[in-house]
Amino acid sequence: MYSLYYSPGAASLVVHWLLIELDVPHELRLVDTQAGQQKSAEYLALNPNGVVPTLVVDGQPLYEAAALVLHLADRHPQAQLAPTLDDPQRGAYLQWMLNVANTLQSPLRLWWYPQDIDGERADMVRDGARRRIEATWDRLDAHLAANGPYLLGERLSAADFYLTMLMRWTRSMPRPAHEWPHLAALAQRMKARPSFRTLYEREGLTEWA
Ligand SMILES: N[C@@H](CCC(=O)N[C@@H](CS)C(=O)NCC(=O)O)C(=O)O
Repeated sequence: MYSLYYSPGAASLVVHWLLIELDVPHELRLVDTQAGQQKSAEYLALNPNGVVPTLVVDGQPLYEAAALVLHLADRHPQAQLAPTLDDPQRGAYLQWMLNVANTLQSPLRLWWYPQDIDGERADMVRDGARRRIEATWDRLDAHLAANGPYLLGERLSAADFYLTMLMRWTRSMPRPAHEWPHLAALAQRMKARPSFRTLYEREGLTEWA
């Protein structure tokens, strides 16, 4: 049994999306991040970083969205969202998961939370984050143009779900990810999945539908 501590649209989104896609029993625990519930003593006991998501797996609280995605995809191999250890595509899969989590998610967090570095110079922090994000979109779009439509070519993997969540976070940026044509095509494919509709309904999301 899984329990997901989440906030609509946050880094928990990809974990929630996978739980739906994998069709595994789970319950949702809403964390009101506006009210600061992620910093409450009760929540910090589950996740000392004070952020969402946390996924409780058979009683064990785990955090870091990328780790949760890797773990879920491995635990439910029937969905074939993670190449297995002996699969030649395993290395590329891990590469993309870590690449988007490090190279995109970190500066995206700074775009949304410039105060992590310096709230008084938020514009400067955002400009730096934006440059790094856009350079990464250039690279990823070129990769998809040459090797798409998914990160692993013809094969859908959990990394595409992760990338789609990160693309969504750029929707209010000066150059959202969907301005890059091959990223836009990937987003369209991912949004067409029935699990995406269910996710949006459950989280009450409307933007970037
Ligand atoms: N590296 C963490 C980052 C999670 C994260 O930044 N979550 C944000 C929402 S997207 C959050 O909880 N923000 C509230 C806060 O920082 O107080 C992960 O991937 O799980």
